[in-house]
Amino acid sequence: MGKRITVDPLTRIEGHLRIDVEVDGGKVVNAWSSAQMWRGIEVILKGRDPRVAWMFTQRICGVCTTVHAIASVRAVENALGMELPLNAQYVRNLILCAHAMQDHIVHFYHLSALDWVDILSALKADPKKTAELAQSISDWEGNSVTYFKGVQEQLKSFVESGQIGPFANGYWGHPQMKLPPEVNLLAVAHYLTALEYQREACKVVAIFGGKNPHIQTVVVGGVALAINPDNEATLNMERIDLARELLLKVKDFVQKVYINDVIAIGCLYKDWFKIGRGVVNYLAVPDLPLDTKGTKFDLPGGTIFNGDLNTYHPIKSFNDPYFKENVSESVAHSWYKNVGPRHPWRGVTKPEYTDFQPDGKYSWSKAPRFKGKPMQVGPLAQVLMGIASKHEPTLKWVNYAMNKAKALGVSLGVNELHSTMGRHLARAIRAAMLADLALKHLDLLEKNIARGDLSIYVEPEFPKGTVKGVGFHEAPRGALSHWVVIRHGLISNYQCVVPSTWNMSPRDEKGQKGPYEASLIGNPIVEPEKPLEVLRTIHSFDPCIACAVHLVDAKGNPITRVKAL
Ligand code: NFE
Ligand code: MG
Repeated sequence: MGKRITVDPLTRIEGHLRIDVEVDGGKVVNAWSSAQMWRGIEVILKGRDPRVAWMFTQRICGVCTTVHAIASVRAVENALGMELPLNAQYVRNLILCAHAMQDHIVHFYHLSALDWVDILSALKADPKKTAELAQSISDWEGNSVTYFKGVQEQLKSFVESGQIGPFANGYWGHPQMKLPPEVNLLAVAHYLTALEYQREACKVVAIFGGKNPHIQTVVVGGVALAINPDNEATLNMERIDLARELLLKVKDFVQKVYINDVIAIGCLYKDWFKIGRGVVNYLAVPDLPLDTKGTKFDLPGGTIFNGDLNTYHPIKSFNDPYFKENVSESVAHSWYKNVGPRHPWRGVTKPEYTDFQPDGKYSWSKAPRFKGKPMQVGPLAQVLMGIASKHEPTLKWVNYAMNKAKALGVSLGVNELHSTMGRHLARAIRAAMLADLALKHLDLLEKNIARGDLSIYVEPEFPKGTVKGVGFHEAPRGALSHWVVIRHGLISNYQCVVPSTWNMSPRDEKGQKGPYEASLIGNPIVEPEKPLEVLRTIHSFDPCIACAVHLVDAKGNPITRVKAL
């Protein structure tokens, strides 16, 4: 048996995640992913009015703030067989696009770039060379010598004062940090600038969602956002123009800075396109509905098995039985009462904590499976569905990225995407595509209003007896689904099967590892005391543990042993 390393808590993620790896001969040979928190959202929804479920579920997370609201109303609408006004679809789509771009920008720069970028090395850079380099990969007008010089001076004053704030305790000087000082300075500068641009995306969420982070305007049956071009108090042309101005700014940053930085940094770490493959079954759900029923979408969804794009099977509508029938959750290695793999409508959430048992139960996360298989979800899954279905907006940005990498001397194909760096690149590709699609949906909304359609809401009607629904949404971290059973108008069961649950899932009853676990196998570990490589691969999934378990121990029982690094 190799040496065991426990990273607990793993930081720069949302929530409490513990990762254990066994290292032998400088490589990971076994891995465990353990969610170290438990909340109770699914349980407290029982017996409540389905029309308010979204307000509870939205509080599952402070990061993917909009997504559990949208998935929840979609689940109830699906149970009732509802069709929505087009304006409601477009308004929701705009919220989704703006939120996803904000989330992807923050994930790359603020949650994961420091795994690759050595802040202290940036002090040694020549700002003039950084500017030349930045201008050679992008025509973004911000990349001037003065800009990079200013950032370097700011960084120097931080370091000299000994107050490096969020940059304290990083693995600076780690042998796996390989970027030249000029590239490090470029990334630090864009880290700071990204803070400003992500805020612009939040403003768009607030325009359509009433506020940010947690939106107020969704409702079962549509949106609670009155539209009237002649009224200052409603969504009107002035608000739409403001949203366009903000979306154009975000697009400029995403398409000229973010994606180019990922390509440039990725090419300098090209070995990481071969590391972190893991589970290569993929699931994405279609999103950005274009019609009232949810049968046409601007983002493709489906499944791919064994990394083979020829196995692509689409998910075609909000009602597609292919999705509805094939999802289950196992709790064989999760801290819940054993009930065998269950379809979510029959899902049970009864906590049963045992301590961390590597061969027994070891996580608060359940283990979702599709047709009994572990599935990787997230931007990479989404981009692969786009390639497999010849989806133009995806191909445009995949080709952009591959051509740009080629110009930097790195040849990338689909095979390289199944990797740690591939997940970062796919996220940037998805963000670039969403920047285009957000503007498209803004135009669709504007045109629909110009046609005189101001409708935003259809009243839901709850029948006697039992109805069941599923609502799905391609969230920033991947395929999200909420499953509701409604009996005589009240919730009798509610299960959230969340992107991070798919990815951080523990083993199932057959011993199949989840995507985080599988992706760590074979990762190099050059300094066991500073397992930077574990962070690289896990961060590439953008973990959110609050989402994954969405369930806090009200009695305050000890649920974690902290061994901080
Ligand atoms: Ni809390 Fe989330 C997203 C959802 S989790 S971040 O995106 O759903 O995977
Ligand atoms: Mg759940």
